Amino acid sequence: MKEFEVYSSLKVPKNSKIIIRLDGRSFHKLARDLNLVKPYDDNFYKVMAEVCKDLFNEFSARFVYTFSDEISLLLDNVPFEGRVEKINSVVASFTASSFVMHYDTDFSKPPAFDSRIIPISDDDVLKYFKWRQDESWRNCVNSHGISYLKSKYSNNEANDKINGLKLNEIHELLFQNGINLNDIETYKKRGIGIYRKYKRVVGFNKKENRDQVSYRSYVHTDWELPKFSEDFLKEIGVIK
Ligand SMILES: Nc1nc2c(ncn2[C@@H]2O[C@H](COP(=O)(O)OP(=O)(O)OP(=O)(O)O)[C@@H](O)[C@H]2O)c(=O)[nH]1
Ligand SMILES: [Mg+2]
Repeated sequence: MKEFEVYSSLKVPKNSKIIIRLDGRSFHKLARDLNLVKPYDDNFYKVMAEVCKDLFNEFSARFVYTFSDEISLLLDNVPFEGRVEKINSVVASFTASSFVMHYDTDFSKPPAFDSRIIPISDDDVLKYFKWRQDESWRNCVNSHGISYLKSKYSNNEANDKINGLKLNEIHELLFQNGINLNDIETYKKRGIGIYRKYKRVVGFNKKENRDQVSYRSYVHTDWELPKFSEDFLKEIGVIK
């Protein structure tokens, strides 16, 4: 019967790095069910950051990036011998389980994430994360815009109005009405990143009777990301 498992031989190209992108399934409904604060719910973001940390540790990621209900996971080492079905199903179910474990609530329906694999070369890593960070900014402007318009107009009118506006026009509309997006928390504009950092530890070497410096790594959750640049991704060890 093994021959019926027609997708099981699908594999990631050998020696390729991959990004796995996960996205919450129908999270507009989940947001409604859980009464999430609009446009940004602090607790939801805290949970997503914890989920990212679990993913980082479990799959020895180099970098994890999240905004809204999506997560991108950069892996140097491809798990499960590159088997696409195995990677997508395990990573997506791990993410959903972690989400439920960290969320202190009763769900009316089991949450789920979809998962896709993107083979990527070193040269395109920066381009990819810039692309997602631009999307985070668009999401920030749009979600503040729609929240503001819904506070003034009916849902239908608000939707019509936002569809007719460009990103900079929404930004301007908000500004004219006392909402300056430049002043809001950085993570809402630029997302959250998880990566390894190193701290300097001074210990005493008894044998040699002197202080000795070493560096210990730890997993850092960065809520104050800069705009992604080559320098920044090099500094945090994501690219060479
Ligand atoms: N209220 C609230 N909603 C949020 C927040 N973060 C994400 N969401 C919701 O999550 C949705 C994510 O968008 P999408 O992934 O495009 O839509 P989706 O409903 O998850 O649909 P699929 O991903 O296609 O299954 C947003 O439209 C919001 O409704 C938040 O902080 N507060
Ligand atoms: Mg979604």
